[in-house]
Amino acid sequence: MQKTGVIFDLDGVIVDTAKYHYLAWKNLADKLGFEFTEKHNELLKGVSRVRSLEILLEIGNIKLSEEKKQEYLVTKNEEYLGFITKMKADEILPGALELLDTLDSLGIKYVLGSASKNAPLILKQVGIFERFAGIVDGNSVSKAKPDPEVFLIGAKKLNIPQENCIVFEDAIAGIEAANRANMTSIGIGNEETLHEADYNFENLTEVTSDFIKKLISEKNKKKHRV
Ligand code: B16
Ligand code: MG
Repeated sequence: MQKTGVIFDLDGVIVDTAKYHYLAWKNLADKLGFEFTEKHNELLKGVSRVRSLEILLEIGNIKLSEEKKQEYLVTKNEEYLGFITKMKADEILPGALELLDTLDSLGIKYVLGSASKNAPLILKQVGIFERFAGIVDGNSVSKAKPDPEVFLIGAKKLNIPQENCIVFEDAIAGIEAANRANMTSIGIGNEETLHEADYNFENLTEVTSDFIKKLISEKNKKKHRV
């Protein structure tokens, strides 16, 4: 039997850091004099920090020099760090710890595959950094999701063929990246939004150990995308 590995996205799957990104980006928009709503913030989910700033500036129809952009990227992140350095274990999303326990009990290794350059800090804050077999974050990749690079590096860290990897993701770009990597994609969140995923769940409490066991046995028989 071939081994299976799991790759987790961070924001929106393990923790909800989108709300902190929102507060920090909203402050910048306020400073620049335009409205940035929670709906706008949806566009930034799963997207890199630099791309997030570009999208924000497009919303505000604002052009900035490279120097100013760099300055705002730094101040936004400083403000964001102010929030995440206060995070504690109670901010782990429901069902996440139970799922990690299930994977541990089945001897299935897991790594992180996140766009965030702050991913290791966040995992340490909430006390689960040590549980991961490896971390792939925004510092390790040259191409952002939907490019599959982040997950392909994750499969290497797991030392498991990419088609035997299962990805948990909350963003459209992340599901596309997992599908392009020929991995099993599991969408966490709105099913309509994440309709490209192989499986959909509203949140991790719905992902039972029976589902995981069944998925693993099915994966061993499954035909792969071509
Ligand atoms: P940072 P994920 C992503 O995390 C967030 O969803 C996205 O909103 C953020 O811009 C990105 O990380 C970069 O974060 O500024 O901390 O490097 O969903 O890929 O875990
Ligand atoms: Mg995410």
